[in-house]
Amino acid sequence: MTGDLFDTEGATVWQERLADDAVLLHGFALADQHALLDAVERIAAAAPFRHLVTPGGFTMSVAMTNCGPLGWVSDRRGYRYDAADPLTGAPWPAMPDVLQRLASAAAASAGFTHFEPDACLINRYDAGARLSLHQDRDERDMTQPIVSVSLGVPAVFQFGGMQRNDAKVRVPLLHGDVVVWGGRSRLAYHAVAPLKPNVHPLTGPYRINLTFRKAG
Ligand code: MD3
Ligand code: FE
Repeated sequence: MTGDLFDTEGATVWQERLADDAVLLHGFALADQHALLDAVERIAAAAPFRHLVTPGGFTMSVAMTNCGPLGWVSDRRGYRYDAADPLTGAPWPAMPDVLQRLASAAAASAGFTHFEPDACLINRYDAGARLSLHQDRDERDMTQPIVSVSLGVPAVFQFGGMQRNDAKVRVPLLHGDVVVWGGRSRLAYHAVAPLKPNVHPLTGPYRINLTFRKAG
């Protein structure tokens, strides 16, 4: 176990290096847990969670929605960022300040100053839901990191290398954990193992993951 204790905004967090330019901030989101989950509920009331279809025709087991100026969408035509929710035609709900601030503070704590995300993809996992091995490469500026926030039921995250077949490290991601992925980790392959049936006092059967991106 490698890591250091860091002082950020009056709170001490255990900061663990997962790989080159990938940092796990244990419990970094705990102070905002209720505000974050309230925000997710409001966002989902306007832009409901839905199961997107991949270009290959598979329905994803993870349910998704977005907030912010841009949202990530997939259909038979491909993956892309879009300013409108295809379900309603309306703009995605605005990114609440508490989300924006948390993402920027986490990025800064990992050495990425001035991170201003314009997209927040919200993934909702229930028992058995998984994310198969992929890279995040639909964003324009690969010098910008991705910040991920895990809430609710824990999951096993699998983190590989630049090549699909590279060895994978398994990392449990718990309620309140935040990870900043930038630089040499930005295009690493990664996956989420099928969620074990479980219950969390704040989210019930679900795991919620927020990923903040500079997409445009
Ligand atoms: C490493 N989400 O939405 S978050 C995704 O837990 C996604 O829902 C997972 O992968 C989830 O694309 C993992 C951690 C994560 C997110 C983006 C990354 C790790 C990353 C981008 C590059 C490298
Ligand atoms: Fe990803």
